[in-house]
Amino acid sequence: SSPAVLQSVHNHVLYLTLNRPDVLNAANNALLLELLEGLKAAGRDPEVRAVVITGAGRGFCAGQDLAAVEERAGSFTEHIERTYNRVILQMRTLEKPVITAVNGVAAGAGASIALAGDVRLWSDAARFIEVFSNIALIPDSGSTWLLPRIVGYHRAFELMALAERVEPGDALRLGLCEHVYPAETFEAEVRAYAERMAARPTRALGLTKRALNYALTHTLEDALQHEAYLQEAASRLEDHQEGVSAFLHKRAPEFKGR
Ligand code: T3D
Repeated sequence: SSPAVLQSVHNHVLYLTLNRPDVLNAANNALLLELLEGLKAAGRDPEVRAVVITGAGRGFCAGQDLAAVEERAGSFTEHIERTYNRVILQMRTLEKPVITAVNGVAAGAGASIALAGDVRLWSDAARFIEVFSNIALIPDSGSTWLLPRIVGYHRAFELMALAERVEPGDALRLGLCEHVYPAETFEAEVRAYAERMAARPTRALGLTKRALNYALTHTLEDALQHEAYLQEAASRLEDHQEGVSAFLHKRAPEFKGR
């Protein structure tokens, strides 16, 4: 059978394409484990300097495949911890930019994955639904952590309780995505954006992610200390030398991602 996640690398960008289009890329075990493996491999491969997660066909990801629940070995808790939670943590801790390219509907855990990118690019055909309450579940895969940090407690609660469908214009206004592009040019726009990101100083961006994620859960005092510690590591990067040298010689820097 064909892979549940397609992988390809082009100009230092790894594309992970969720590939169960008939069910709007609803997640079965294979899809979740292949996505996790793809993200882990991206961390090990120095050629990869940005990751794009997107969907094949008209959907991004419709969340848990509700027809594949018999695959769930053990309890809900065990299943979620082995699959969704690892995917979300891997996205957030991978020391490379992760771009979610939301081509179509993102629902349930698919909405959580869409939110968890470092950059969220939406097609104008994208829709976002915290759909869980429609089947009397709670939002998982990090939605309860991320969404209130983006839109505040009250808007998050309403989106979750009513499973309201968010359209691209509102998503931009609420901060659920950074950019919206027309569906017709979406792939090309995503590619151009991802390649621009992949040309940035990858290791420094990785440390930036670490600093931001740390700061989200710590005090200002702790965050300042952590920044100073990480800056020491950044100052030793080859790309730092290149950036300073390029500035002093009034030329464009050529970062190597190390
Ligand atoms: O372990 C655990 O279970 C806990 C973890 C939970 C995490 C979760 O994600 S829970 C939330 C699960 N997801 C949902 O409840 C979403 C269900 N889907 C929908 O509400 C709608 O499909 C959408 C709003 C996403 C899109 O609607 P629409 O009208 O654009 O498309 P559609 O016609 O409903 O769907 C197209 C096909 O995809 C359809 O199949 P068919 O009729 O062509 O044979 C539909 O059944 C299938 N599909 C869509 N979502 C799922 C799905 N099949 C299985 N599981 C799905 N989640």
